[in-house]
Amino acid sequence: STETQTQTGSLQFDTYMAKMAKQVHETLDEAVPLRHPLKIHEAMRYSLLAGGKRVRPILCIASCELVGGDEAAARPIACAIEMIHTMSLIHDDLPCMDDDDFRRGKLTCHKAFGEETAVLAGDALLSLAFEHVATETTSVSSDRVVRAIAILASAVGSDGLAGGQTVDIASEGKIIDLSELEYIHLHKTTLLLEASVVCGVIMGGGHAVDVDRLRKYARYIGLLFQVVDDILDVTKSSEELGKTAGKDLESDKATYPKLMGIEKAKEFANALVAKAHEELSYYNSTKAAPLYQFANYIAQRQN
Ligand code: GRG
Repeated sequence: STETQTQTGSLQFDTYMAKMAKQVHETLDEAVPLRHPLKIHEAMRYSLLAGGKRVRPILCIASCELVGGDEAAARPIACAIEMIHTMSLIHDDLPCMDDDDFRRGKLTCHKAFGEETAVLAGDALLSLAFEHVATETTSVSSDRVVRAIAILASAVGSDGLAGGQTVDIASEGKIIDLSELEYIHLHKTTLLLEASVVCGVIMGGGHAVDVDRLRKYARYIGLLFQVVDDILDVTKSSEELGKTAGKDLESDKATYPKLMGIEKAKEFANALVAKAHEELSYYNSTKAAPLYQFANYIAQRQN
């Protein structure tokens, strides 16, 4: 039955995710050996190896393989993207930003190592990311490597993550409209997911048409990630508080459930999964299976 097929698909996907996450973890472990000065390297390793879901590097490698590339071609840039993601979380948690004490079930980097070290560990991870791509990528033309580096750099700078964070901070405590909400999500979340996919396609030898299609796929799952996040915020906080209205429905932070209602937000999420799947219909379904399941995984995630 289709239900059995779906279950088999998601079981295989769980195995796939676990296997890929382990490979990424091992590469990251090797990329930052503990050395002098101990403090900064300990802090880098503490955050990098804390065990995130590794969504971005896995997307990158799966996209490379979809267009016929070898996993090894994308691995350095996939790990670089996880370094950048991690440093953005370290800086995001700082007292001058979100001021968080816990991340990935552990103390935040600055709580464990102090603010100065957390800032420097973040800076060092950002720099190491680009060094890692440039020195570790083999059997990909330098033209493709340079193109991928430019895309990644742009996704992180003032037209990317850093720009998104700037607008997010400026909007704090203010009522924002849908277009500003979309700007923040696009820049803080979607562009790095998009760069993960597009860099994988480029390292894998993909053509312009592949870049266009898979960029669209990434846009849909990026938006999906955010809509699901907003829905989870509402359902989680209503469970915690034991009442029907979640905290985000009460605070003035704009969210999709708040702007369109929880039921419409769920419908929107389903429509995004369908649109993401549509972009994969041009590819061999066996090869596209990981990215296909990825969209389902993001839609169904519980944390
Ligand atoms: C990047 C140069 C530079 C500066 C940092 C602080 C900052 C500027 C940007 C904030 C970026 C930020 C925290 C975006 C949120 C991204 C997001 C969706 C995080 C959650 O990702 P998951 O669920 O987390 O993949 P795990 O822990 O699984 O890796």
